[in-house]
Amino acid sequence: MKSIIFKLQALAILSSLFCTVASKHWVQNQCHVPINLTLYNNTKLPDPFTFAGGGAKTSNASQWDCRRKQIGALLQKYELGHLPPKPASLTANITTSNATYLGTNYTTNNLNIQVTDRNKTISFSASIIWPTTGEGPWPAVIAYAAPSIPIPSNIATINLDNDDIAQQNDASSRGIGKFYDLYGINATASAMTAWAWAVSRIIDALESLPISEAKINTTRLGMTGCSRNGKGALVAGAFEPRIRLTIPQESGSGGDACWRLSDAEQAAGYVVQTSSEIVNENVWFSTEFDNFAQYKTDLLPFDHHMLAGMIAPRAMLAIENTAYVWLSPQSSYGCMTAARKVWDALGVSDRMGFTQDGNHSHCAFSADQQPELTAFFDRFLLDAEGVNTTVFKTTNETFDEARWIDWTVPKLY
Ligand code: MCU
Repeated sequence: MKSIIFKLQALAILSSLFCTVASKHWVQNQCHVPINLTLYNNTKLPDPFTFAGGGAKTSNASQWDCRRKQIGALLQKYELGHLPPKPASLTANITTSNATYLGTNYTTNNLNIQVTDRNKTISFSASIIWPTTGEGPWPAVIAYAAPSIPIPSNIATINLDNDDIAQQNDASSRGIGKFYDLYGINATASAMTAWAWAVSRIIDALESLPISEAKINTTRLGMTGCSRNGKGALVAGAFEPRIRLTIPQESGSGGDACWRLSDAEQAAGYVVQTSSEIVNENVWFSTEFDNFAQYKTDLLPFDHHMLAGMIAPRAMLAIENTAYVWLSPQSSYGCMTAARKVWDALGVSDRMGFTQDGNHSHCAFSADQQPELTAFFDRFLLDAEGVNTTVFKTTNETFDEARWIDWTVPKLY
């Protein structure tokens, strides 16, 4: 009898030990996201599926949701700064103004948003262009500045002047913009984090208005931007789950390229943009990232394949261009190849597309990428049936998987 009790006790101790070690971040179906990690050196791309800080590998879709929260927390801590939660209060309205320019009348519809948090208030606006035919509510694409991709005529466009939220002229822009008027110049949020916060407020505003006034279907929202604004579009898509389709265009380094891969591309003799340069150029990243940017990216417990992976299982189409060295084309191709494995794991590979070509100006959308863009709009914003969104193409880049990936892809579905 004594030995049975002893064996049972031993089993209980062993199983509780197993639970703490194997499921440290996933206890009784609850997600815990510790972010104070001992940083470790990883010259390969980190495993998107294994909880950082000594956790288990994710084995189902809910655990992926937990892991993506951890990745989001790590990105905020080491690279992007703190993204504030929903503010205390928000009010919105839509106003229409008319102007005449060179004999032509122009009507502008503005979504005006007033946000109060921590006893401070700011106001900002985004312009809405509704389709001119048919009846709303329409799907909409939110764009930083304005889209550099053609938006179908049956989809609305919402343009946000993101520089008004967080300036991005050069390194001296840190802490300037309406976001910092609200949260203080010492807020750790980088410009891209501040913009993502504003996108979430646009969606809050649309949700708060009567559907007859906003005329936008908030379950069918896309997000886009090009170049620096493409990097930002990727960050907004990663952190805002109400965005159904994310389209970063020519985002390059700091966007759909991976830090480690860009460093390696440079070490191999190519001229590319690395973190060591980018942190001195502008304020897209937090000051904390300076600790990693000078060839210490191996210490980061993530890379941008995981930033993109945070979008999964939602849809994403990354549009790229090989014509500019600072887009780090090889790095983008490799990074997105690694990112797509998250969609593979969730059984939805065709929700993640990558299309990279060359021979055109920066942010000038290339007609040969139109079929995939149309397919993604049709399927994810316009609910068309039977649309093929399987696309992963480059003109000439390659990726050495064996060198960069030492993890396996679990089946999470
Ligand atoms: C590709 O995005 C950036 C690039 O990272 C910067 O180095 C460069 O100065 O500006 C590009 C851009 O935003 O062009 C419009």
